[in-house]
Amino acid sequence: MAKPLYFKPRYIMIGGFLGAGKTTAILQFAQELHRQGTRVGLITNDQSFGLVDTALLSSQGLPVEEITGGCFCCRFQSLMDAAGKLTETAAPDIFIAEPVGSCTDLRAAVSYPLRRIYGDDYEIAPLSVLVDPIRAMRILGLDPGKAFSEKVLYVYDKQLEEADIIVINKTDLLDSAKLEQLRSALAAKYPNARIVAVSARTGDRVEAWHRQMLDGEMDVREAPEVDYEVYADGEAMLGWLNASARIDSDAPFDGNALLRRIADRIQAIVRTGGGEIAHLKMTLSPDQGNDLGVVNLVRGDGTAESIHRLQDDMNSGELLVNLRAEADPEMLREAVLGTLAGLGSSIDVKIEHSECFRPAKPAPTYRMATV
Ligand SMILES: Nc1nc2c(ncn2[C@@H]2O[C@H](COP(=O)(O)OP(=O)(O)O)[C@@H](O)[C@H]2O)c(=O)[nH]1
Ligand SMILES: [Mg+2]
Repeated sequence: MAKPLYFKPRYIMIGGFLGAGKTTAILQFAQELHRQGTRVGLITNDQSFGLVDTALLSSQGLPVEEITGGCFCCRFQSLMDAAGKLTETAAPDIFIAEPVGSCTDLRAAVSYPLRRIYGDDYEIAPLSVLVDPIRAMRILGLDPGKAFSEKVLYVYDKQLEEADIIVINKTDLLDSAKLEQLRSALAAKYPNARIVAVSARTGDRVEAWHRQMLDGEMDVREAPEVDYEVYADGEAMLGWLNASARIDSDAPFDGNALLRRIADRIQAIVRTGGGEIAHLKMTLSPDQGNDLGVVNLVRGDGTAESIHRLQDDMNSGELLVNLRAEADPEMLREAVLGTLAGLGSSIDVKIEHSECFRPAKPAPTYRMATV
């Protein structure tokens, strides 16, 4: 991956629905680039602040800017400001941006405006859209299981329709027959996209995909039409909850077990309330040391996973909760705050911040259907 002599930094965007594995894939890719001596700058995005993704990526020592309070499409200038800031502090050769998992129309609202307005400054890589194969098999009707409601699926479908590269992620969870079944169904439904299959977690088969993002050209076909009324309704069916809390205890406790307990309880309450979790992610950072415990859950009937375990017991620290689900945001608030209030007398919890909402109707700064 030698650097060419005359060189514009490359802007890579890795999209995909909530929980598809964007942050994992970006981290894996960024670490690999970093090892090879390439300077990387990361941009995270969310409808609100207090992001687990930012905490996770910056804990790995990578330069990160976060854009909060709205998506890239609707805050295009903030995206350029974030890129400008990273240029000042880290001079990246490669920018990797993670859009909000409930956003679509990135081709028309981000890639094409970037190309038209900032084409002298940045190379724009092909647009990748990740899928969680278990979620995708259900949505495409290949497996039974709860899917989202129709308007949420409209957003999901539009994300795939605009992809240059559809990335079937988490292949470590699939046998080869299922993978081929999913690959053919996606190829039939989204003929404009190239399809690759990887495991971002293990790094298995990522090379060909990475090569396309580093060397490939974005396809300049016309962006798919998007009905913003349906898109807005679909996005607004998803409840968003972010909370942060101080956790204190007189006696040392197992932070990994605590995170799992919180996740399992929230999951049970949301399920009982008829909601479908798209992504629950939490971090617990002890006051002492630099360790970070991370737990994730990506389906209502899934199992919460500790993706980063704390090495030692802890006495106090900071908890971040990001929950996105098809459910009433108030129900999510009750599920999270009720769970945190009921952890028992040995654990003292002080909520520092909590907010819940439905994303507002997207209003892109630019919309350019063609380059
Ligand atoms: N088994 C498996 N899990 C993965 C893989 N990539 C991501 N995950 C898990 O999927 C969950 C959501 O990942 P994350 O990167 O936060 O998704 P995002 O919402 O798209 O950014 C986490 O628990 C990840 O560890 C993979 O390749 N295999
Ligand atoms: Mg993420």
